[in-house]
Order: sequence, then structure tokens, then C-alpha cells
Amino acid sequence: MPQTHSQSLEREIESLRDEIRRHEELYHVYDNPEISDAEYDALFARLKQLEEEHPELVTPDSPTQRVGGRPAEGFAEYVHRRPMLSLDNSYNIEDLRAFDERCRRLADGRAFEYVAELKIDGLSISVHYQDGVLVRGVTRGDGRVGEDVTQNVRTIRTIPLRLKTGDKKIEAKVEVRGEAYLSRSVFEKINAEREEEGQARFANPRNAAAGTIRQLDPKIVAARRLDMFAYDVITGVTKPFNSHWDALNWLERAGFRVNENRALCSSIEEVIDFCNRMETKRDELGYEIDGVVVKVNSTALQDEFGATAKAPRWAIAYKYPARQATTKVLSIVVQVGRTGALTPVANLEPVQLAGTTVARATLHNEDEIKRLDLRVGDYVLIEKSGEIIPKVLKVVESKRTGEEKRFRMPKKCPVCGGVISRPEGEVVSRCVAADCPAQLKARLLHFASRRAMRIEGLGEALVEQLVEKKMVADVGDLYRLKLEDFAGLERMAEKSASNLMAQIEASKSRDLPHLIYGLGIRHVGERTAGILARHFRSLDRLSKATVEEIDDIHEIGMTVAQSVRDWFDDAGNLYLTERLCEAGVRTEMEGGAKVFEDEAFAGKQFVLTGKLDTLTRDEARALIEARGGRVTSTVSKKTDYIVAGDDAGSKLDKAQALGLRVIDEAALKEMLG
Ligand code: 0OX
Repeated sequence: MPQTHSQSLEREIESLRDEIRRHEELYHVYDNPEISDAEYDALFARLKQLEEEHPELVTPDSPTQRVGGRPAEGFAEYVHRRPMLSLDNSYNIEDLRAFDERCRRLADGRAFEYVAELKIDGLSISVHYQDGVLVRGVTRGDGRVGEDVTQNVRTIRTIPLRLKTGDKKIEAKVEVRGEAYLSRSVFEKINAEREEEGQARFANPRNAAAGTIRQLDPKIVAARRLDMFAYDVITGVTKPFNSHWDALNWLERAGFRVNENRALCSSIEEVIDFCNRMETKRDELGYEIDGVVVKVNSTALQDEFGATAKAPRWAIAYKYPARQATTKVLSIVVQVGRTGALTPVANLEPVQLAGTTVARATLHNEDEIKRLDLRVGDYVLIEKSGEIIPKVLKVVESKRTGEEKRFRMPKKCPVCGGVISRPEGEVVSRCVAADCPAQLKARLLHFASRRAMRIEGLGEALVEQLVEKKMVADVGDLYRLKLEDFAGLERMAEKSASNLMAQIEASKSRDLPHLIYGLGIRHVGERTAGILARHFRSLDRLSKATVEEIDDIHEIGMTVAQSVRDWFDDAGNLYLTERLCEAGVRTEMEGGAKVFEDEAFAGKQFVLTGKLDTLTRDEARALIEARGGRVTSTVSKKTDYIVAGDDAGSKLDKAQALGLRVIDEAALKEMLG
């Protein structure tokens, strides 16, 4: 007898399928997803669960009945000789341990190892060689049928056109699989170009890579510099390798790029350790990863374990927390910074993102809101990477109801009601009121921050009270505060007041670079502050320098020079510097006026990479700069020394490729004497 189902269940299943199909099309055909991978996975998992509970409702056209995406038009279809399977996902350590238990059960007492490697966030491709010569390149497509993108694959420099004849005799037909990806820097460049041409930005490097490999014009592909990390070798009949580890090493010898971050692990604990180490390294890599792939090393065991229709049983992906999510914009507020800059900020319906709850995202400025066509009430795709404040990538237009409200930048400062100016050609609007309390609060917080004068205990709550009660009108007033002034303030016990007084006192002996940075002059960041301090040696000399004198300094341009001059031309600021001197704040560089330059360092460019043993990177930078050297973040032919610590990544590779001088911390210390 046919079973009856509530109509609402059938409706839910059908609408889930429709939604999943729509997202698959957006992802695979248009390279323009509206939701994050994790959100897609959740929809898919829900559908799978419902279908498992009600197998009679499974239809052959359900998205669960297929391995992956579907090929688009424009390229010839190619049926993979062996399906390109995907990976089962795990989102926590317990899942990894459960995978390990399954594997151990299948191995039935035999010892085995795992290989842990990075999960590159790109798109899988397959490259075919006949007698060592590249003959075909195919996208993964839906896992069974892909697209023939041979011409495009030929433009990828990290894919050899001819295999290096190695030590190992391997069959005439060889297939290599790998992940094609775009580095972050190339991705940024492509997006900048697209923006200039009025095209929509790609949401992330993976979409940009997918859009690139499916370009019909190989010249465009060549210009975009795709790369590939190889991760698998497949041959016709024989098993050329006993282990995955051997296969990876062969790939490297054959001329492929294989990711250097890989580990042979004898237990799941070692795998977990690798996953954790790589998560902390994630932001330093020049490309995006979304997790770690764990594979049983022995090819004999891999064969024995076999695969389900979708994924092998001998491998699993350990996914890092998603960095993109969709959520709703509840309101847009405007914040006033220390230079008066107005920054619109979106208040969001809180979402979990990269392991934290996110409730706000910066919108940068008015033009950015226009570019996004963002309205209050919109659903947006947001991204959080590293320590950076989350940003809005795009509006999910399909979720618009018509109730959304356009946003207008206020005509007056939202805090003090002061006049707002937005000079021609600039994107930032500023409150120009000299006495705007929001600006003063932000200036005080910046002055007291760790990277400036480091006055611990001078946090937001206290600054708020000092400004509201008009106890300070500029940062110089901090040095006039007395213990008894704090008596009437909220949450200020006597002990914390005396601690704070001690902190303020101690800040007087902070050095000149930190003081200049702490003044909050527009365009003067930490690096520029250091350069100015080392050049002029005192605040007094800097305050008297002409625009030309400042502009003449190597590495300092006209914008900075003019901004510094403007700052000291302001009577209030000049008065402030005098009062700082009188208060006993150190306004001279240590060692007086003479510029100390060491021949080994003067004019030399250094790049720091990896973790040093005893020095922090900031300390190493300060020591090098104090001797006249320069520290840059990108490796180029102009780099004189690369100082490499533990886990040095792609910068070290690049330095070695360029044949640059690589030294370790001990050698740097020797140079420093
Ligand atoms: C990656 C990646 C993808 C082979 C067996 C199932 C998946 N994105 O970096 N796939 C695989 O392995 C295949 N390895 C990887 N490293």
C-alpha cells in the first residue's frame, strides 16, 4: 500500500531541491554563489536526511543523486575514465576521530599511516599525458563528465607540458589530478581590473579561478596566472606507487608543484596536530585553503577500503570554520574616527563566522554602499579573514522583498552636529569640527593604544567619561591629570587610578616613533612614523620641516609630506607639541641628533618570514631600521636579505627561486653585533 506523507513534508523536500539546484547553478555555471559552502552543505545535509528518512520520496533528479555540479556550455564534454570523486567533510575533531576508528576497523589490526595535506580552495582539474606529453586538460564538472579545457590548462605554468623522465618507469598514459587556484595577490589584481571596467567583483579566489578556467579565450587565461597543486596520479592498469606519499614525491620530481605543507602521520593525533598548526598558518599562505585533506597512505589499503558513489572511504576533508556567511543588515550607523572620517558600519543579525559571532561589518564609505547597492534590510554575503574586520562582499538580490530602505550619508556629523566635508575626488567624508567629542575620543584611544604610547587601562569607558566631563581637550591634557581627578569617575577604584597614573607617567619615556604615530597625523602609520623619527630625530625639528624636506626622504611621498606639514601648521597641534615637551614626554630620538647608520644595513632591503626564535618580527624590524636598513613585506629581486624563521612559507620559496641571500635569526643577530 502506498505510504501517505504530509503534504508539507513533500513541499519541504521539493523546495529544498529547488533551492539547492539554484545554488548549484549559481556556483557552477555562473561562478557567482549567494551563500557560503557551509550553508550549502547544511541545505544538502537536510535534504539527504529527509530522503534517508523517507526513501520512497527520492526521485532520480534529486540533487543528492548526483556527484557534483554540471558542465556548462561552450566547451566539449569529456567523460572521466575514472570518476573524480569528492570528499566527505568533517567540521570537528570528533568527526576526525570517528573517521580514524572506521579506518582502523577496516584495516583490522594492520598498522597504517595517514598523509595530511592542505585542502586548496580552488577547483579540481585533471591533466592527461601520452608518452610524457600533455595532451588534455579537463575540469571536474559533475565528477563523471567534465569540460575539455586543454587550451586553458596549457597556459598554467605550474603544469609541465612534458613530464620530466624520472627514475620511475610509468605507463604511456598518465593522468594527474590537482587543484587549480589563484593566489590572493592575483585575485586582488583581477578584481581591481574588473571594478575599473565596471564588472562585478568575484566573491573569492575560487570563483575567480573557476571563472578563469572556463574562459573561452586562452589569452585571458594566460594573463590571469592560474596555478595548480598536484595531489594524485592515475594510470591505466598497474599501481605505480605503493603509497600516496611516494606518489606526491614522484609528482614533484616529474615537474609538478606539490604543496610543501604535508605530513606523514602515524596516528590521528599527529593529523590533528597538523590541522591545528596549519590553521594558525592559514593567513600567511599566499593562497586560500579551506581545510586539510587526510588520506590513508597505503595504496593497497585504499583499494581495499574502496569508495561510496560520492567519495572514497580512505580520505576525509577536515574543514576549517567558514569565513563567509549570509545575514541580514539590521541598520547602518555612522562612526566618527580620529581624523573626523565618517565610516558607515552595518549592524547585522549575528552569525557564526570563522569561529566568532559577527554582528557588525565595515562598509568603508558612501561610494562602497553605492557600489554594493546596499539597503537596510538586505541580506548580504559577508567575509571575515584573519583579524580583519568583517566586510560585505555583496547583496543577495534574490532575497529582496521591496521593503528595504536606501541609506543616505548624514549631512551633519552624527555626534557633534558639525559640518561635513567631502573634497572633490575623495571617497571619505569628514566632520571638520575641531571640538567634535567623537574625534577626541578616538584620538585619545589611538594615543593610548599598545602600538602607540601604550597607556594600559585607558580604555573606552574611561575615555568616554574624561571627554564627557570635559576633563581633557587633547592628548596633552592626559599628563595634567592628578590622582584626585579620578575620584568621581565610575568604575575607578583608588588602586586602578594609581595604576593608571603610573601608566601615564611611564608613557613619557616611550620613544619618538611611537609618539609620532600616537599623534594620529593622517597618512602617518607606524612605518612612516619610524622613518620620520629616524630622519628628524626630534619632534621639534619635525615640526619645523618644510614640505620639500619631508618629501625628499626616501620612501615618503607628497601626500604624507603635506599632511605632516598641515598638522603642525594647526595652532592647536603646535601648542599640543609644546605642552608634551613641557610635560616631560620624550620628544627626542635616543642617541641625539646623529643618524646612526651601519654599513651592513644602510639602504639594504630585508624581508622577514616565518617565526623567529627569540625576537618578535616587530623587534627585528626595529633593530634593522635603527641601523638604516629597510624591511619590506614582499620578496623581489631588490631584496638583499631574507631572514627566515620556522615554518617560513612561500616567501622563502620565492627567495630561493630568485637565488637571494637567506639568513636565519642567529646570522641576523651576528650582523647586528
Ligand atoms: C585539494 C584536494 C582535493 C583524491 C581522492 C578524493 C579527493 N582541494 O587540495 N582532493 C584531493 O584528493 C582527492 N586532495 C586534495 N589535496
